[in-house]
Amino acid sequence: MARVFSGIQPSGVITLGNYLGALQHFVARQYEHEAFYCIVDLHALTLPKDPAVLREQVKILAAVYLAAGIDPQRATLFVQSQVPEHSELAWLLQCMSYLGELSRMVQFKEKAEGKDSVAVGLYTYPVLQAADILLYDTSLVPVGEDQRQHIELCRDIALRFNQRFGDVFVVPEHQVAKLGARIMSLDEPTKKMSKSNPVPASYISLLDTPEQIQKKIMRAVTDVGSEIKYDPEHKPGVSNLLVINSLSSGRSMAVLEEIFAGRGYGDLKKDTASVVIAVLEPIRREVYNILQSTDLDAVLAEGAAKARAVASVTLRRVQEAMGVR
Ligand code: AQP
Repeated sequence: MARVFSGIQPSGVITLGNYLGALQHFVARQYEHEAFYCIVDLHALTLPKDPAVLREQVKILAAVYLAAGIDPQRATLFVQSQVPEHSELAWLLQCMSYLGELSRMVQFKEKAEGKDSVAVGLYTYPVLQAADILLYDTSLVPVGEDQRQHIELCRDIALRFNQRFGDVFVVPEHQVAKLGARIMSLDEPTKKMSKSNPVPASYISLLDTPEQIQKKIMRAVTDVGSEIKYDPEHKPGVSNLLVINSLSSGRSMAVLEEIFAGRGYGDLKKDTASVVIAVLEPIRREVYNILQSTDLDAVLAEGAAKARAVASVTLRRVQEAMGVR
């Protein structure tokens, strides 16, 4: 059975973008493949974090994974820092990665922009991500569009390694959905929706109440003109709402364009808010149930043990190939 691996950073409560572009696909893949899903807390350290907040966000993210439908009997759910093989392999792979290729990473440029001091970890983070993926002999990595470049880098590193040391790594493929792989910010629809955006009106979080969702969508920035049609280049705000609506309601873009022909942006917003609430409200309620009733530490400890059993074998193979064991 092919292996699937993916992760989410506990850098804030996850957004509708993370859910539509990634998490809902993780849930679907667990029925088809052997799946490993990670809370990548070491990645979250690339930008300053309060330790207590980080611990809380790890817990909430674990509850969100479960509430969204990840079944720990099917998929291995674990926290990255509880499997030390990730950090060890990352060092070995850093010795196989080049400054030039890391300098081309768009996410690094965006996150480093305008900052006086930038942590080295922010620069080398895609190599840690490559280690995350390669440790599990992963074939498929479901991700949103923003991670495509990092998965390509991971493939390059794996191919380079295999060329030099023999067939040590499985070379993974990314899986990026056709629709919803880049949900845009509600207040600036030319920018990606992000959980660490300091402006809460820019994103819908999975813990937003129905009232908050309604308010944020009704205030979403739309475009000049009044026609409701899918045209991301000329109508980024309306197109973003149409994508969110389509993925939340299961109606195709053509059906939505027909439904909203001749109607105003206000109607589109009201309808979009109601279909998003229908998807997210049961998850939000379940998150609180899980936080009260489930021993998340036990679930994560079991996941870490299962993950280590696989990761330690791969790490040993790599160490032997490189001559450090
Ligand atoms: N706006 C988005 N639309 C669709 N997919 C998205 N993803 C992120 N933003 C969108 C996908 O969600 C998964 C988890 O992302 P991550 O936590 O690893 O980090 P990220 O890609 O940097 O996401 P954020 O929300 O923007 O986090 P911060 O603000 O901390 O940087 C990935 O598969 C990602 O592609």
